[in-house]
Amino acid sequence: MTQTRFADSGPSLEYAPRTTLSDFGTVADPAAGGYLLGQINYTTAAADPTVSGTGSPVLDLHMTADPGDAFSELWITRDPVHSGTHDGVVFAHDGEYLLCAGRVPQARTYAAATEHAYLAALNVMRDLGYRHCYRMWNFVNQINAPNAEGLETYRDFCLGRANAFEKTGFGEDVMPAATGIGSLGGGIGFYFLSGRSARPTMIENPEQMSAYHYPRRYGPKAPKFARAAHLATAGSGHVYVSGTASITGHKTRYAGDIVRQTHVSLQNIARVIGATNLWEHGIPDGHFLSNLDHVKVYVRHAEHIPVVRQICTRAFSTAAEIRYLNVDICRSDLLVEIEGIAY
Ligand code: 3EB
Repeated sequence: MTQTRFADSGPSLEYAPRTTLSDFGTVADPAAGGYLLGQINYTTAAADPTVSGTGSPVLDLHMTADPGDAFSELWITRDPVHSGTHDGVVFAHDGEYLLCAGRVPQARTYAAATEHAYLAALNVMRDLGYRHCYRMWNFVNQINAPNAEGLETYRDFCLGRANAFEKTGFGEDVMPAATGIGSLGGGIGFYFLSGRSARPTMIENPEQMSAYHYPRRYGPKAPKFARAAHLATAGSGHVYVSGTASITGHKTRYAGDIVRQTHVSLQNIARVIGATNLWEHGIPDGHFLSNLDHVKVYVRHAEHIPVVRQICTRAFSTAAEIRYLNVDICRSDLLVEIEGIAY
């Protein structure tokens, strides 16, 4: 454990953006108050990010074949937002929080274009003064297929991301939580949630090797993310939990066994967010799986969704928003991956 106890994570903020996973086409409810920081559509086709007519970023991801399964992730913040576009990256910010979204079109190889798109987004963060990144999401088409040079697309993406991090001084002390997962089309879509004053606390899982230390056999440059990021807010903080799979140490566990992989994934999340681990990271708090909300469950084979749903329904609160997506996972032997936010 390298973290210092009771690390100074900066001021505790009064608020953080709220999120909801709403049926596709739902408009943010103005009665609930707040301003739309961004809308991510998990839908049937990908598109370049745009600024909507009402001035907030919209990113369409190709994440379902069935229009009936499409949903929108809305990010709603407290203060009025300003939005814009820079070098293909679309953003909105409210003085404390920034959401930015970008896309890398379908290509023969991805490292250079990923690096470019990431640098554009990291530059938006720097130029607008939102230096702290809490959470990154990455949706990669044909994630397990080789690129034109024979390198697996996920590893190709990881290479570009790592190069962008190296060029901008994103070291091992400031990794965000992340998801890197398959999509059904449209190259790579991504979005980041960042903040101005609150430095997150990076959280690792003692049962898992830090992803940024994975050995070389998983690709030329390691995936750059923390297992979770804690944001101190008034009341209970937020724990943004990275996509979590059936990995202990650096190895996939239970290749071919969806039931056991689901249990290991849940066990990993419980370990990451639990009081024992948060206290080790200087956070006097603790969560259970029943505190996880805005859950996304990524399942490689559609026929596994019923059994995964059965296990997850028992693990999570009946009040939690949970969405199931049938996409590939970043290692070809992984069958399931789960993310969420613990409050
Ligand atoms: C893992 O633990 C599973 O590359 O951004 C999970 C979360 C995974 C994020 C990423 C990858 C990423 O290695 C895969």
